[in-house]
Amino acid sequence: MPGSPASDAAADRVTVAGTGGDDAFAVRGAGTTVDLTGLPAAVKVNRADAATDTLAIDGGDGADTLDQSGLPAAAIGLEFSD
Ligand SMILES: [Ca+2]
Ligand SMILES: [Ca+2]
Repeated sequence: MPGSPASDAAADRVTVAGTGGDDAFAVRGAGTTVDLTGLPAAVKVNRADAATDTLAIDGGDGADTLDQSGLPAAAIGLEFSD
């Protein structure tokens, strides 16, 4: 339902690609909102649902790191490849 504040129950996958250099990503969540920083453009996922949704981060070349200490375990599925 458009505009519904609840999860849409669909499996959403958000893929983010890093740069060719060293990237220091940080992901944090509050409620059903997940924010990813560390890129020139910040990424925000609204209405994240850990049961169905995945945030996939591909660091690309370089020594890439991910700080997920600010992300509640139940916020969203998370995949990270350095
Ligand atoms: Ca990188
Ligand atoms: Ca890398």
